Amino acid sequence: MLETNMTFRQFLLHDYRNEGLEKDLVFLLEDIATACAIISNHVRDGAFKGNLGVAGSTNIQGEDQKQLDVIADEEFIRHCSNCSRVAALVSEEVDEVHWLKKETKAGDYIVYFDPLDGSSNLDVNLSVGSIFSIVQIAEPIDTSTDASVLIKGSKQICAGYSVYGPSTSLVITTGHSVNGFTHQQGTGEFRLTFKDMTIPETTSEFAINASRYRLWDEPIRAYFDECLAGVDGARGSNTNMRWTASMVADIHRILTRGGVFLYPMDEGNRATGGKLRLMYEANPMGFIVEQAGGSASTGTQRILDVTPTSHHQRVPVIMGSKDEVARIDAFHGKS
Ligand code: AHM
Ligand code: MG
Repeated sequence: MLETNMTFRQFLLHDYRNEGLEKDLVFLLEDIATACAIISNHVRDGAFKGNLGVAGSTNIQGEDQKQLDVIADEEFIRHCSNCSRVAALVSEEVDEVHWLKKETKAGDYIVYFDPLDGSSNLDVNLSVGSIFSIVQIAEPIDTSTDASVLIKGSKQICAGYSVYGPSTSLVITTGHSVNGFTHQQGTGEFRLTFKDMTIPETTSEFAINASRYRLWDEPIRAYFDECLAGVDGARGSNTNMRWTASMVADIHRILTRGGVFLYPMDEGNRATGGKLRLMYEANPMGFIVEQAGGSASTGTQRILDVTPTSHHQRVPVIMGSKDEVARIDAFHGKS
């Protein structure tokens, strides 16, 4: 049985004994948790060490990299490289796939990660986080081409994120339920504090960057107008809005009390297919949200069914409480 306050290692061993979690995955997840704890410390000490500014380099998306983006990326690579079953590391911050193996075997892992999500919040001391996803390959793959890591989100065996907020939390799914851990100061352990996280099916809270209203397509405008109309509109009930500009923080709130998160395609990001990345943000968060009883959609398709065409691909993202996602899908003509 899962006991409140059990350590992350105890939880993983429980999954190893009862759910068939592979031993190598236990070690890999422990290493990822360690990377998150270290990144959390770097974030807290950022102002002392002068790490909050721009690092002077740009990533593949053409965005300025913060020094902490680079540090977080290095921590993920360092810790995930310990596991001899990891074939490749695929980072939002790095152009090419980091192959750890020349020859792969069926059952090897590929790890995808956004080492520091929401980094525009660093300068203003708001929550940021890390997101990761693990896929297990069914057959050996060709390591001479980065196209080999283009695997659908429905093949994920594990996904998680850490939020560096008032406390540091780690939320994961290994494909059955979602559990949340809090990093305990002093012991340095992640302990189970949010057991079997479940997203309520209905909600009256939505999260969207409303400054982009003029750029949105009609279905999103129509949904938003209905939310704003509250009791006076077709919805017949009032709504509340939240937007942190940090997906990890917004999704964490939704896992805790429900809601829906939207970053749709709009005139400003149509050329790239959306703002958020399929493999580092949409897929892992979509898997977690579905495991918690919610839904994740592009508006016209389940996110986990999107066939990737590039590892830095972007997609429209709508996820959270099931009924609300269905409502937004219906505005897109999806039944
Ligand atoms: P990042 O990975 O470069 O930090 O960008 C992703 C972030 C999400 O965490 C957040 O939901 C979104 O970008 C915020 O975008 P905006 O600044 O347009 O509101
Ligand atoms: Mg990100």
